[in-house]
Amino acid sequence: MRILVLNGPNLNMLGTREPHIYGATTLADIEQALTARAARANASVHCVQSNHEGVLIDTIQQEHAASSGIIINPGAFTHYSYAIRDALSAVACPIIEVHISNVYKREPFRHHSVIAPIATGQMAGLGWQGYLMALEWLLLTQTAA
Ligand code: DHK
Repeated sequence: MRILVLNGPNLNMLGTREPHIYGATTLADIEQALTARAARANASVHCVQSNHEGVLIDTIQQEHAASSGIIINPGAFTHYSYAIRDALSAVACPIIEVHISNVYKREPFRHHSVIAPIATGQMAGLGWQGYLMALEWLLLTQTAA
């Protein structure tokens, strides 16, 4: 079982980026925790971060068939990327949208997600552990691929 973990723009800056909002944990730390958790379940994660919409879309198109689920934090693309939404709409596996911060108590432009209507579910406001919760759900519900 293999899970695709996608992170969008500015998430490579976790650890130093507005730590009062996003915490002090780096993306490398998160990916390491996901890798370790997946390994305990005889699963694996394939982690990709990009600041570029097209790279995220290419990765979805190339990797979804080999994935039992997708965990994606699209960063600011969450709020306006119909292109990423369309790419995700075309895949068969479950999609969990993750936000480190509680976007619903932040600026109004963050309250709307164009991804949420086509996602299986969403985690928001639980810090970096939201990624682990998303992985936990996929491990619980998805059979080996
Ligand atoms: C991350 C971002 O980069 C923002 O653009 C989103 C999200 C929120 C997060 O909370 O992880 O608005």
